[in-house]
Amino acid sequence: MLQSPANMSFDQFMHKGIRFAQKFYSEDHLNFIENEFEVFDDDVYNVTFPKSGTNWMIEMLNLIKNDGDPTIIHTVPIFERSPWFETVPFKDQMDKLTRPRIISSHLPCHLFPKSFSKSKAKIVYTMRNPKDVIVSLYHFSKILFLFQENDNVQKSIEDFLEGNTMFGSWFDHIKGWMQMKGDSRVFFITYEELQKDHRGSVVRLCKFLGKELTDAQIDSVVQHSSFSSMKDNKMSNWSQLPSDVLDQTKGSFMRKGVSGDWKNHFTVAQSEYFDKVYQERMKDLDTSFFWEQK
Ligand code: PPS
Repeated sequence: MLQSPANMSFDQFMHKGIRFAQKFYSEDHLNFIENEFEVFDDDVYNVTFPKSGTNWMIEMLNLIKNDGDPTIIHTVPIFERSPWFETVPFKDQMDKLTRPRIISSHLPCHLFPKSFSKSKAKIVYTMRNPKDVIVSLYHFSKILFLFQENDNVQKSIEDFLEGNTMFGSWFDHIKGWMQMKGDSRVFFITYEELQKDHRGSVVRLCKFLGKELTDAQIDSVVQHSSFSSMKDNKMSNWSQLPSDVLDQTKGSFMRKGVSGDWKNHFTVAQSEYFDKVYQERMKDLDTSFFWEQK
């Protein structure tokens, strides 16, 4: 068994260089997803590094699929509508999905189904300012049963920079998926763009997905996927999970939903150190991200 980073108390295993929690993942299932899972041409994959806007994107994609009709998001829990297909407990949900399937995943590129390469399926890859990912993870670790109490932002930053997080290094995740840049089946977007122009982002998503929605239908997608709507929707806010899994007396899954909360958590020195490592690790990537703009 692997030794845990300080804030993770769960049993873990390494699979092809990536850390997984034994509670939710298995070697067999990860191998099945990579080598045997059948990708359908009309599938839409919602891929992210954790805490980058996965649930927000699930809500938008499901609303777009249903022409803005919110019935499904008000009646079916978010993890049943668009399960994370690499996760063992969600295996049974996969057979219940209606076409086109909207499937979520935190997998790095090298563990994604091989059958994707020959398909016409689409991937939406959402990225977020890594400093805000750290803050979101830090707060999430206080409520998810898998983690130990961690009141140490410094430790969270160190673990993140060393890749001691679930699904491995954020840098490798981003760089791996960015290799697909230029592939017309993959749509890249950032949490920050969604924040800055929610409606415009929905319009761009519709175009990518080949969905023609009316202005009123687009308005409905935007309205029902807003932070406040999702926070109040018990099918989307994870409140249905038992408190011994997600203890929401200590904090909410739908926590704050803003960009730049890292400024309330990082010291100037921590931010400068992070920026230095970030620049070094990202220097070989020929892309400038929305969150880098001054
Ligand atoms: S997970 O556990 O990896 O699937 O989490 P993920 O959904 O990727 O990220 C959770 C963060 O996304 C915020 N969120 C939203 N922000 C804005 N608008 C909407 N509609 C929305 N839905 C979820 C959520 O609050 C988490 O961010 P933080 O910063 O912790 O608030």
